[in-house]
Amino acid sequence: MTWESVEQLYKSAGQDHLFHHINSLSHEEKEIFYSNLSNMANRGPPSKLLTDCQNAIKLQELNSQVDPNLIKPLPSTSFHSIIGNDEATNEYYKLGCDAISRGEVAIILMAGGQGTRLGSTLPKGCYDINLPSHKSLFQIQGEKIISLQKICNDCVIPWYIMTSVPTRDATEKFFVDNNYFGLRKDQIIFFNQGTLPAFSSDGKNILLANPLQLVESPDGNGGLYRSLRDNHIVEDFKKRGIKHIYVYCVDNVLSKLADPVFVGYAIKYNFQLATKAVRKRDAHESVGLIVAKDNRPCVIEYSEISKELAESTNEQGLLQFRAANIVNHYYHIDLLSKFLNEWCDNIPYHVARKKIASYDNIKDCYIKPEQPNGIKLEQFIFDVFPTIPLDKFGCLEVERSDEFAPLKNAPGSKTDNPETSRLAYLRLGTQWLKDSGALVGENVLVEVSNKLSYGGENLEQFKGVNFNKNGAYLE
Ligand code: UD2
Repeated sequence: MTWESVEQLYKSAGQDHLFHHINSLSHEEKEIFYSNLSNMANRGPPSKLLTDCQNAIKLQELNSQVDPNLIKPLPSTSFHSIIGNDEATNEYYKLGCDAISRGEVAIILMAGGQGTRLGSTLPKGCYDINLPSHKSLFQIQGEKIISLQKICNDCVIPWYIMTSVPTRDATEKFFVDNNYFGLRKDQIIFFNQGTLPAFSSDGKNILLANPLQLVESPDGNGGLYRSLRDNHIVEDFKKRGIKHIYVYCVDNVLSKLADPVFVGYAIKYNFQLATKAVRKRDAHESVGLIVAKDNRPCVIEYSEISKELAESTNEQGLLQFRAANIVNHYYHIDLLSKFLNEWCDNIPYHVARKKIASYDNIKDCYIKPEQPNGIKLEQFIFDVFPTIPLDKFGCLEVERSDEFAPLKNAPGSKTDNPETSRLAYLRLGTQWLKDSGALVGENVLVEVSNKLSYGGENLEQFKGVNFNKNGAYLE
């Protein structure tokens, strides 16, 4: 695109302010500036980005008043629980292991988030939650793949890792420096999600990061679909004979990568899309809720249902709306093949009001705000759920202490911090030991490496062994 056509694109979207400083740039600087603007315009013409932002602002206003008559718990045909249900667990587990052993299962890790709440400069997966082994989240996840491969006839499970511009280099370097945690280099595929510009708080002006660049941020975990399309990942799945795709978040230290129980569950009921849920801690836990909205599967924010609805219980005294979203999703390859384009072009943008450092090209100064002063747009991965009929959608309720301990917040914060992740991980491994007959002292916590055990299996050798002090690490 010529400089004039780039300028025309932005000015016709009301972005004249971006060019106020253009005459202060050298020829080389103009080259860089215009190419940056042209690259962003490849995501979508600026006029569409501005419209998307206005629609996202309207959506935010609309969402807070959802019609309670449209919201119901998922029907029993789309909601199953393995809590206290060993028979179902074992049946699903076998179906899942068989599919994994046939090389039909791939993993997608979403690791593009900037983890601002955690306050770490490195990508979240590099984080050390201070286990006795000092393993990072990435290493723990990589070693779960190693042990699961051993359980499934030494098959190879491809691990697709979605990064973003801010996380890509540091993530890839971490894997190389750690020799891919003992996995094969060619079973790990990095791909980048897209970026979006940031906007002024009224959504009318695109922000500059500096004289040559726009502010750019990852396009949300819903950016997965566009990045699958742009990186031809579904074609790669097909080349490898993949049928079942397990998607999870980097921040959950208890994630069961390629979980055979979850994959087997989807296979048994022939679901095209499935998600895991844990029970909410209490009626008002601030977490995404998996419900049926207007007779379609949907994730709504806890704030979208009334206090009464949130507190309503069923005949067993359980919360009607207890299915908390833990961002563990399953997709059948046929669903991705059929819907990917539609999803890329139709899922909405959501507003995130943030403190955005930017460059004021009129005063020629940098702004470092103390309060949220702008808008970042993001897409949500679960916004595709309503495109699936309920009979093709499944939600599997799992035990929270086995499967969910996300690392969201900085050390010392109230919930979802390195300490809560560390304790949850140690408690789970210690429980596995006790279930295998080990004698573990009161309040003693032992780290059990996932290289040794994927989900509590393979620990018979510790039957009758005493563990009396904290800090032990079993590999
Ligand atoms: C997510 C869920 C929320 C609840 C909560 C529980 C979404 C949109 N929200 O909230 O319903 O279940 O988790 O823990 O799923 N990520 C990317 N690229 C991005 C942004 C995020 O890869 O551009 C990844 C991020 O690295 C993490 C995951 O997505 O692995 C979720 O992170 P988040 O911060 O977007 O979502 P969160 O924690 O606010």
